[in-house]
This record gives sequence, C-alpha cells and structure tokens, in this order.
Amino acid sequence: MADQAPDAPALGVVRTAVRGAADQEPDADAADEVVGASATGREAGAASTVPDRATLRLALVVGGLVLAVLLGFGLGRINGGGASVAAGGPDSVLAEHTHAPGTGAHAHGTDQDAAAEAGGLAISSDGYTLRPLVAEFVAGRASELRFQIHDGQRRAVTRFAVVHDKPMHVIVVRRDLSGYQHLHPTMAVDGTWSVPLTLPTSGIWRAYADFTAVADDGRQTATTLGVDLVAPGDYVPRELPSPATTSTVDSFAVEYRGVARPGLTVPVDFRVTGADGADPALERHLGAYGHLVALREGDLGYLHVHPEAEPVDGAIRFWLTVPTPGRYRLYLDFSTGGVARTAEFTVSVL
Ligand SMILES: [Cu+2]
Repeated sequence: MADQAPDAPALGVVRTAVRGAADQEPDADAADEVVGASATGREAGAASTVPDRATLRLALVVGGLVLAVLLGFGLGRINGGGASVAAGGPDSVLAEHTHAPGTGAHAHGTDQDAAAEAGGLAISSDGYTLRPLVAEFVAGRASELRFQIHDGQRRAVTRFAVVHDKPMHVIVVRRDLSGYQHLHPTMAVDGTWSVPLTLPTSGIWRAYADFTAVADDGRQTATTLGVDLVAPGDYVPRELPSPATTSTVDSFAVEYRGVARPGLTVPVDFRVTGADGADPALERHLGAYGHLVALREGDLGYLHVHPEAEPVDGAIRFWLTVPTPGRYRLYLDFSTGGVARTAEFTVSVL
C-alpha cells in the first residue's frame, strides 16, 4: 500500500508533462500549459506528505520519466506519433487531475483519444456559452451575424486573446459541408460581436466561434463553440466530393501530402502551384502561411490544427489530429497577391 501513494501522482505528473510538451505551439493551447503546471504543483504537494525516502524515490522516478518523455516526444514528432508517447496509466489517476473552473479537458483530455476530440459541437463548453442574437437568415440576402460569448456568471465576455492574428475567428458552413466562409467579426464595448454575413443558399448552416477568452484573473481558455443558423427554403444537400489529394481554386492547384490517423497528430503539407507551374509567392495570412480548418462529416466536429510558422520545403505544414475514422473536409485558406483563397479537400481516414 505504501508504494502506491507515490506511484499514482507520479503517473499524473508524467502525463501532464506530455501534454505540456505537446502544447508548445505558439497559439491558444498555451493556456493548457498553465493548467498543467498548476496541477503538477498540487500533485507534488500531495506527494510531499509521504515519508522522505518515498518522496526522494518519487522525485527520481518523475525526473527520469519526464526526461524519457521529453526524448520520446522528439521522436514521436518525427514519427507523427506524438500522442502515442504518453506513458500508460489508469485514467482514474487522471480523474484526480483537477482543472481550474472554466477550463475543460477539450485540448488535452484524459487520454490520447480525448486529446483529439472534436470541438464546436456544443453551444456551451469549457465554462463559456455562445449566445446568438440572430439565428434566422434569408437565403441570398446580405445580413449580419451577431452574438455574444457569456461566462459562467452570464456576463458577456469582453477580453479575448489574439490568436492567429485575431481575437475571434468565425467559420460558417452549410451542414452538407458546402459554402465555407471564414470571417473575423468586430466586438462592441458590450461584448457583442458582429460581422456581415450572407447565407447564399437555403438550408441549415453551422457557425463556429473559435476564441480564447481571458477571465478576470487573467486565465485564458481556448475553445470552439457552435450554433446552427437557418435559411428557410428548399434544401438539396450536396454530395460530399470524393476524397482527393489535389484541388484547384481559381488558377491555383493545391496538393497535400500526409496521412491522417485516428488519435495521432501528423504533419500534412500543402503545396500551391500557380497557372504557370511555378510556386507562387505565398503571403502570411493569419500569422502563418496558411490557415486550415478540418470538419468531420456527420456531426461537423471541428478539429484542432496547428500551423507551422514557416514553410517547410516550400509547403505549408500543419499538424492535424483527427479523432476517429471517417470522412473529413479540409479547408485551406492561403493568400497570394493580396487575395485570400480557400482550397477544399475531402479526406477519408481509415
Ligand atoms: Cu480566422
């Protein structure tokens, strides 16, 4: 029995270290490092109540495992198996790993499957709630999307961290995954976000708000909330296009390389070719050379994607985590000559 007290927190600490390392991309998930760090502190504190020899042994075990994990992470990145380096351990241990109020397990979960969970499926998550002020539109008519983000005290949030160059990213897509739009609303002083929006065709549409809220105490929470919008009228759903690794938009051909695997974080490289066959000069767009959104067919789950800040051999690289087998639609926004375009791909994950 005496041995189990130090061992249990040791596993918790190691898992925390894995998540900390996995979240080192320079974006919203930085918030998770804070959460992980404070939880580690609490667990170490609990461990200090056991006898000295056990504490010392725990320190050695933790130190060794953290080192092993950090080394493993480097290899895991190369192999595209970052999520698989997590040291094993009962999830009951992680159940004790507490989160600060208002932060959920969305980005790091209780195991590697949860870490890849899709977002945007709920109107309320991680302590924040999306409150649309307009939900019905007339197909083809210019209108405005307006909403607020409320905190746990039902107050409109007015502090947001800038992530990928913007404090708020809104994605709108029809439920058959057609008609993708990527918008950046502006916020009024009362926390009301608004952006011009035209739903070109009738049907049910999905709107996602992707943001990092900043609480009164400065704590940051990255989440994606989703809500349906409706444009009444006849709706003829479009078949999802067949999976393909190439796509054309205007005079540009875009090809991607990479194989998405359920539960793993893998690199996916996009290469843009102009009409003359040459690589066009890609411009920075939203803090990187491209912006990628991935949505799951069936429930329109919104996936975590991390861009690489600089091109890799002329390609735009993203780290993509898909939670399950199935079909996904990828939307790559890239910019050349001052014009942003979107290339779309269907990916079938086995
Ligand atoms: Cu955006």
